[in-house]
Amino acid sequence: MAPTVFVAVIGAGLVGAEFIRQLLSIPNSPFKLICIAESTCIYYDEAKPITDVATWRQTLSASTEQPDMHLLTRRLSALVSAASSKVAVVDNTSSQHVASLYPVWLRAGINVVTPNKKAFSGDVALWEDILAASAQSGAKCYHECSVGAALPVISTLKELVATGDKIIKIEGVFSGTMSYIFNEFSTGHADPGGPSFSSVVKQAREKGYTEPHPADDLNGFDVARKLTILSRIAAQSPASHLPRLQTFQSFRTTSLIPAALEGIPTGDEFIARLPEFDAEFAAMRTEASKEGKVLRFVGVIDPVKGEVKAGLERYPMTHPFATSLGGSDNIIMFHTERYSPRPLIVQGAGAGAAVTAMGVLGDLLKLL
Ligand code: NHO
Repeated sequence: MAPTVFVAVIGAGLVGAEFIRQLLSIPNSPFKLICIAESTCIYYDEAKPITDVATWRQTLSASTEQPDMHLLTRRLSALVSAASSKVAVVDNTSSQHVASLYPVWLRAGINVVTPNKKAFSGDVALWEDILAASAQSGAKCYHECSVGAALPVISTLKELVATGDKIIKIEGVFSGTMSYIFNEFSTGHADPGGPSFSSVVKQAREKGYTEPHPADDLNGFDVARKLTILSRIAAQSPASHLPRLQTFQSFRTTSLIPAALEGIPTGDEFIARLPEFDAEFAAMRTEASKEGKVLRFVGVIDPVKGEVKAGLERYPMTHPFATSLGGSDNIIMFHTERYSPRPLIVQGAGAGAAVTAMGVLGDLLKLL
């Protein structure tokens, strides 16, 4: 029989709510959902796990307790010591503060599952501390969804590296939002009358592909964070010349945010002002289509040259980045010693609540 896993979910937004729905829909579930925390409130009761998919939001709203991560840490640590069962925190926030607690949780034997990229792509010291804490206690930290939603990108790369394959180059469209935007916006046809850039960004947001603030996708940082996560793993491959990236800002990333819109605090305001710059983006599209090319926002990790970069590039209409992508698809090509001359390709939906939550749940299932 599968062991019981006590689960504390932090963040019940777009991804978190879908994750809770999927978790509570598992028949004969080995998971006990004992905690849900939001920015403003927390439900915690080991004796009364949440089981009802229809009423969990009301149960959470009815709680008057403020979220206190230190108290939560003490409660979960006590549970690890007392129970022979496993305990897992599922971080569905994009909070740096929550991410900074992973080493504490891991050292206490609490497993961590998350789509939050912050811990693995920010200061290298935090990433190294997470690895050390996990090795020390044996608690697991899974974050497959931090790159490519539920697509097996991190697990594939880890396996290539662990089995001694030499990574020659990783290149791809790593952002579901950027993929959707340019698949819709730049089709290569010499028609100046395609959709406006701002309208396509707005649609991407409405479909739940973007980060909570769309600027976090358009500034290229989301791609830079994913490249950092993969680069830190690829750096362990034989003969890699990849640098030890201090943060996701340690290499060149092209931002698509017009200078006048830098630093706009809310996503709504940003979306409202973006149409002012539609003409600039339309001109870039026209230039590319005159050459029979499309625009795609790509990332490259090159362990041979020791280079990591992300930016907007032009591709011929026959290239896989032009022909085989639709919707929010990601495509990641692993060129390795074994997968040569034809690369190993991972492709499919790379953003959206349903697939991201599925990947998070998939990671949680690995604890069983
Ligand atoms: P929301 O909807 O803002 O929800 C976050 C929730 O966390 C809020 O309800 C807030 O109250 C709560 N919260 C924040 N701080 C808290 C704290 N300190 N304590 C307690 N609660 C707190 O965010 P999302 O959209 O649900 O995203 C959640 C996480 O999933 C983020 O880390 C995001 O980066 C990650 N994620 C999302 C997606 C996606 O498709 N939406 C993907 C991967 C990871 O594969 C996807 C992807 O890469 C998308 C990317 N934009 C792309 O490729 O285009």
